[in-house]
Amino acid sequence: MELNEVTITKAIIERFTRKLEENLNPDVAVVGGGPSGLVASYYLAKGGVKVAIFERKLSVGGGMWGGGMMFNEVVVQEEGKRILDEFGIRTRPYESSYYTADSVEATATICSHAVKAGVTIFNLISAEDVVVRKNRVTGLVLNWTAVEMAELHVDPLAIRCRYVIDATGHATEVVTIIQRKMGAPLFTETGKVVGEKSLWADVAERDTLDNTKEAFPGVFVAGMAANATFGSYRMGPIFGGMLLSGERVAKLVIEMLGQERAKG
Ligand code: 48F
Repeated sequence: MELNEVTITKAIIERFTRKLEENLNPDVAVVGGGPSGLVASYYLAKGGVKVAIFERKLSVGGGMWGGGMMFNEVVVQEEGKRILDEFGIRTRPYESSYYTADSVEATATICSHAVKAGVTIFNLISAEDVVVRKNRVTGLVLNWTAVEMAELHVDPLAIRCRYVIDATGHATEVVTIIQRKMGAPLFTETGKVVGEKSLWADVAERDTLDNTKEAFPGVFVAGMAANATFGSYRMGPIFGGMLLSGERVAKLVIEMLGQERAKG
């Protein structure tokens, strides 16, 4: 059989369009495919929730590939190791209570598990705004990253969802947009994005879990975005908090979806 370039082109266009159409109304839209967004999506999909990730870059994985300062190893503590074990990622003990993992193996494996659990990942797409109804976020406004980078004046498209998870890392982009545009307070002490503090690994790791919660009606924050929103420290290249935050936000959102279903 002679390969037909037009058939190849049509296959890509039709299959991608179908995939996008099937995700115009997911239960949960996750912005950012770093470790926290990937882990959150994995647990959501495992819990029967329809979830799509929108990731600005060509690759998902965020800041996990590069370990610490491009030494491609990550460190997790005892609690975080449990999640790496669940994914079958190899870890090695280091002194007492620390474990290391190859950052490339860890990132690729988490991504693979998320996809196999049923998560749909859209790379090269940025969330540039949110859809609202009164004082609640009900969707995302999306555009190609290429459009954003070229600063072209091209209107975006939008999707609807029950919940958005802001897993955009240090930039905490979704809640920052809401703060700028909605004029309504966030669920933080100041009503605004409190902002990230300098490095304090121990406190930051614990705070990440406490700060993983709803930050505005319809929007949860996870990972580094949780600490940036609610004003805790950065933690550096220890990744347990990111993994556990992903797990926690999935649990919280599943509970919320369950309560909504019960109410009808
Ligand atoms: O930064 P990132 O890895 O976030 P995370 O899951 O993990 C943080 C750690 O990597 C590390 C750390 C802890 O050890 O401090 O920094 O909290 O991943 C965030 C992802 O979100 C994407 C971005 O490209 C990255 O892959 N992203 C950010 N803004 C947008 C976005 C946006 N507006 N639309 C789509 N993707």
